[in-house]
Amino acid sequence: MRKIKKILIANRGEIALRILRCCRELGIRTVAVHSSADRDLKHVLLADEAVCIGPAAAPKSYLSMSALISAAEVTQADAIHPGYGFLSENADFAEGVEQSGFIFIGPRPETIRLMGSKTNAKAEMIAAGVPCVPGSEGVLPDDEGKCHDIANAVGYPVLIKAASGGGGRGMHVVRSPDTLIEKIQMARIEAQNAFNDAAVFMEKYLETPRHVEFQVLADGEGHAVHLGERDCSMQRRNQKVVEESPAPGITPEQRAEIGALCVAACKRIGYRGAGTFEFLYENGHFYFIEMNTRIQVEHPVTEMVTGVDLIRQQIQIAAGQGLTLQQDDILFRGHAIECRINAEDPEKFIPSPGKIEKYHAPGGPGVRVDSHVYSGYSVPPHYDSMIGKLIVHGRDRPAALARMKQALSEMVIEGIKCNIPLQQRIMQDKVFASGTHNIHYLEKMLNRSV
Ligand code: MV4
Repeated sequence: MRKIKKILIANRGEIALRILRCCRELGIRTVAVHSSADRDLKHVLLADEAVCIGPAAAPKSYLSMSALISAAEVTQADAIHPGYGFLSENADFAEGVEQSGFIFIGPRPETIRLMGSKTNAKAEMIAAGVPCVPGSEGVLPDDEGKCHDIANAVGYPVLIKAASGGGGRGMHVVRSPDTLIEKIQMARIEAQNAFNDAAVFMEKYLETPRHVEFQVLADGEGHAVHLGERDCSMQRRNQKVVEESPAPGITPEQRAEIGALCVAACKRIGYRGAGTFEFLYENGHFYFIEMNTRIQVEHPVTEMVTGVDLIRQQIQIAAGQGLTLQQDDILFRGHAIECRINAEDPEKFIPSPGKIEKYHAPGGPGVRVDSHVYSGYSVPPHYDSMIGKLIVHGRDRPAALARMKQALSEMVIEGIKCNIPLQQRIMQDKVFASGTHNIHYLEKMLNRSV
């Protein structure tokens, strides 16, 4: 057990503020690190200490391992919380943090590395009994005849993915054998350029799946629990727009079955911390695709439904206090929906940085706003356009939906463009209300009436 008295928050925006709030509740001192463009961030103003780690460009600040570790040394922090994005799933960073004598609030570096390889991750899941998308056993061989044999066995359409990929870059759908080899070549070149690894693998292409992911917590020593699932199917260009928990139509039996398999996988790989198992869900079946070894943007919907503070659990586990929760302690109550609030044009999706002239957050029972913005704050142009999340909880999905419509109508952001009008359209949409949408629905909805 290593006492954590001071945490360096290696992130910005709403998640940095979320982590800071948790630290203050736990009586842990905080170090904010920020770029020169982020001096006025809310968590920087609230932190016990603040260190400027470099210029606005992320590679020279939030992605600079040496700047972050130096800041931890100067401030004598005990631990580093990476948040999401940036270096949160960088195994070399986790390793560097630990080698410099700090606690990395996340999984062991070897686990991050293992799950970063989509083919190795999949092999572990198969060994743990987690259902996966049918496909090649590991990476594709160079031999063209063998690739044809694999595709024929899997059955067309197939999808070629980068072994070191994730997040959807460099994927190619192949609908017939005559284009198989050229698509594999294209995928290899893209994979080499994007991930410095030309290895690719093959899966059966699922045409209209939903994206359903399971949240887990594990102590790294054989104890793990699951916290149910989230549906993140409402997305555009691999950016989630709306998330909810539970996933519409998933039965308690399915939740228990798939959740138990995720727990078994955590035990198999000695997982430590908070993690997410991503699945595609089609025709009543779950197919594992990837594991995320970090806290996720959409973690609040799980917190609202289970009452578990996931950031607090991350810190407790990192401090070696173990995971005191048992599976029977996790109860699922009601329904939560999260709308991401982005500083962008609601129709053209062009980022809209600038000064927020007026800001009024919604409130009332079952309403949560995770945002760092305030009246007079300027959204810098250098980073992701997400400026906050509006999360609601209700006794059931219709109640949560009604609450979200009301909360969106109450929210005021002036001075910049934001996607509140888009979120209002989604909340009014009949297909969303029915909970039958899949990962392609939002783009269809947007093409319909413009
Ligand atoms: C798939 C798929 C269909 N079939 N795999 C995209 C991101 C990456 N994490 C995995 N992705 C997909 N893998 C098979 N075998 C469709 C997608 C996909 C997707 C998945 C989740 C959320 C949004 C998506 C958007 C487009 C494609």
